[in-house]
Amino acid sequence: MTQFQSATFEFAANALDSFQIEIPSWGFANTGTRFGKFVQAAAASTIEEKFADAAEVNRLTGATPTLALHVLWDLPNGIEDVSEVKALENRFGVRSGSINPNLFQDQEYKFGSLCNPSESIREQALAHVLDSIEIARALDSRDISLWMADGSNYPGSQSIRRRIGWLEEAMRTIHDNLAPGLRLLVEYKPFEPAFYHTDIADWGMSSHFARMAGPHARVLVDTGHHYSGQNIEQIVAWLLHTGMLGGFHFNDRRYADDDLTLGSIDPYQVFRIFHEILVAESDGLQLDVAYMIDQSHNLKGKVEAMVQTVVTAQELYLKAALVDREQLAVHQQSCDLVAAEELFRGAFWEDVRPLTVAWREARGLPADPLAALRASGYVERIALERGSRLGTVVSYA
Ligand code: RM4
Ligand code: MN
Ligand code: MN
Repeated sequence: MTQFQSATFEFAANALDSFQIEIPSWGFANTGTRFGKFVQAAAASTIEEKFADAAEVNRLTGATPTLALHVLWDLPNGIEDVSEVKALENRFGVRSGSINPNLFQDQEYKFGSLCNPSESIREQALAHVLDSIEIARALDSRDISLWMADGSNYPGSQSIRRRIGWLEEAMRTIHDNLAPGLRLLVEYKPFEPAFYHTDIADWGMSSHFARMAGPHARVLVDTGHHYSGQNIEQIVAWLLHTGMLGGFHFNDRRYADDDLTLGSIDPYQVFRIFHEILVAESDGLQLDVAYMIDQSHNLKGKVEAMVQTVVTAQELYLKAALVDREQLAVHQQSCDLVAAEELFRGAFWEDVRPLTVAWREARGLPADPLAALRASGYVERIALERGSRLGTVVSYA
């Protein structure tokens, strides 16, 4: 290695060492669309299998030490299931990550959860969030990640403003009950399942509720939860500027909340998001950004798709890290548009794969995680072990 090459390697290695991304338990389970499900023999259907798959992804990539859990799907008995989860953490060397309450599956939530006109249903939803906080406390999680499906389908059928008031009230109570060190992340989504109005439809509404809640609440940006053409990195820049950025649910989209593999449609978008965060860090902002994947792989093999996603995230993060931010600032200041754009795009077009391979080798990780997964026979083995249960599809996500 020349001196220049080794300096670049050191820089890249530092960037990759600092980058970790959380994977979702539901990304290993059978999923489908509203038209049907294509079940996979290797899909996980127990919490133990999800931890096993997460451990395999972490073994191959070295970047996914935590697993996001969805309370109803993963801890159906609530706090009683915590001891089992703790045993799995020890056995598989993967920790529990964000805790996701489920406010959309029970029949009671037909007209909403925390925004339901019925006080008793609102209370039921709140109790579930408070139980989820207890679970997060017991598992020493950093974040409670709140996504609500609440909304309405027809104009005039609900009072939008009354629902805002109910949600503000709930947010305050939730925040008052947060365990020390725990954060509340508030996710937004423009539509689906509600198709007329959604109670938390965009980052402005999320920011409002997070502020109303209190100092430990932040906004969660799910990249799939935007209208086509929205400038997501601008939203990220605003959240950074206002101190409200809590984390991401990464996935890619072409039309709506498609939950496609990160970077499969628009890798440049992801690069631009990472760049905004890295600039903010260079500017000295103190950040605590939770990078998480929120994908369900309907057709691809689940473990394979997860490894592919993590590798893609690492590559895009590294590309963004390679932007010469000092020089870029000079071009921006002098309004040298083409020089600025070329510098920026140049980093995106850089082939960072040799650097990621060198980093993996230096860290004792497989040089090619996807090839290593295939060579390991892991997927064939779990398909044999789990395949006999085909047909037991438990969840949407
Ligand atoms: C939602 C949202 C949530 C996720 C569910 C399964 O669209 O993205 O974060 O928990 O899907
Ligand atoms: Mn999400
Ligand atoms: Mn989603």
